[in-house]
Amino acid sequence: MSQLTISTQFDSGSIEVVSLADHRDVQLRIKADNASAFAQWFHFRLQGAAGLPLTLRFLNAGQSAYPDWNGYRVVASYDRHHWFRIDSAFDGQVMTASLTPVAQSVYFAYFEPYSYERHLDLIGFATESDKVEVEHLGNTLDGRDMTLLRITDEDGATPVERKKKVWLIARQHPGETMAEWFVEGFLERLLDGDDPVSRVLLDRCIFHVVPNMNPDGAVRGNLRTNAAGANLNREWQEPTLERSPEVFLVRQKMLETGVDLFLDAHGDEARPYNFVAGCEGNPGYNERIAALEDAFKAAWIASSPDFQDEVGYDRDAPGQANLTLATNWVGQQFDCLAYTIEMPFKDNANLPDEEYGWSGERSKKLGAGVLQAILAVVGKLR
Ligand code: GEM
Ligand code: ZN
Repeated sequence: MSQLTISTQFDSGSIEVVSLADHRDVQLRIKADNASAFAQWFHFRLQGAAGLPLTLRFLNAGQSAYPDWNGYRVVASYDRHHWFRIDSAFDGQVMTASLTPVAQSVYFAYFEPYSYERHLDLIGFATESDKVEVEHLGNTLDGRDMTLLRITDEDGATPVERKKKVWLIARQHPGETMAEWFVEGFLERLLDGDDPVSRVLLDRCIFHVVPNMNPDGAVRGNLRTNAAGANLNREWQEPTLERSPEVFLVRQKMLETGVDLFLDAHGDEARPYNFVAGCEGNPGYNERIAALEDAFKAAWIASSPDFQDEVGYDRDAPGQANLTLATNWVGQQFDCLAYTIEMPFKDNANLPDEEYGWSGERSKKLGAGVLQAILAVVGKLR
C-alpha cells in the first residue's frame, strides 16, 4: 500500500485526517473554524499518490455549515495557481471526490484559495498607482493590518465635494475567497488608465476599498469567523475592538467619509448563481433606493451574462431587516444603495464550465464588470 501524507501547515490550510491507510479510501473530516462551530472550508496537500486512483471521503460533510453539497465539485491543483474541478458526489452524509494524480504532490480545497501573500501583493499593486492612497485603519486580533484603499482622480473635472463615495468591502467571511478575487478584478480594471468607464468613475467618485475584511480568519482557514469566533457580518450594529475590530475600524471610517453606494462581496455555498441581496427590509427603504437597485441590476445583467436576478435570497419583509448585517446597517445609516454580492462555490448554472466551475478568474471578470453597473447609477445616487 502506498505511503501517503497530508499536510496543512500553510496559509488557510485545514483538514482533519481520519485514515490514510488506503488511497482508495482516504478518510477525512472537515474542521470547524478555530473558535466557532462553522465547518465548511478545507485546503490541504496530499503527497505520494502519483498514478494511484485516489478516493477522498469527507465523512462529516452532512454536518457542515451548509450541507447542500449537491452539484459541488472539489478543486485541485499541482502548482497552486491552476485550479481545476474533480469528480465529486454527495450521498447526504459523505462527500466523495476522486482523482488519479499525475504528480506526487497535489492540493485540494473547497474553493480556489486567495493567500495573505497575494493579498499583500494586491495592496502593493494598488500602491503603485497615483490614483491610490493606502490607509492603515488599525490591527486585527492576530496583529494583521486592516488596510483601506482610497482611489480617485484628484485632477478630474469633478470637485471633491461633489464626488460620490463608493465603498467596496470583501471577505467578511474568510472562506469566501471568490470575494477577494472579485476585488482583484475590480481594482485591475479601475486602475486601467485606458479604460473609459474607469476614467469617468475615478473622476466622479472616491472609491474606498477593503480587499480583505478578515485576514486572520483567512490565514487560519476559517469559513465564516475571525480569530475570536465573531461572524463579522453580524457585528455591524455594535462592533467592539475586543471581538470585531475589523468591523469597528471600517465602520468608524465610513462614518467619517459617508457612503453613497455600498457593495459587500461574499460567496454562497448552495446556489449555483451570481446574485445580489439588498436592504429591502430596512425601516428606511424607499422608492428611490428601489429604483437605484433596478437600474444597477439591469446594467449588470446587460454587461455580464454571468450575473442574473432570477435566483437569490428570499426578500426580507418590510421592517424585518437584520441590522447587524453590513448591507442593512450601511443602507439604513446612510440611506444609500447597498448590496451584498453573492458568487457561487459551485458554478453559474446558466453558463457552466465543466473544467473549472466558478473560479477565481471568473470572479475577477465579474468584479471588473460591476464597474458598468456603478456607471449606470453614479449620476443618480443622491
Ligand atoms: C449572507 S447575507 C444574507 C442576506 N439575507 C437576506 N435575505 N438578505 C450572510 O451573512 O448570511 C452573506 C453571506 O454569508 O454570503
Ligand atoms: Zn458571506
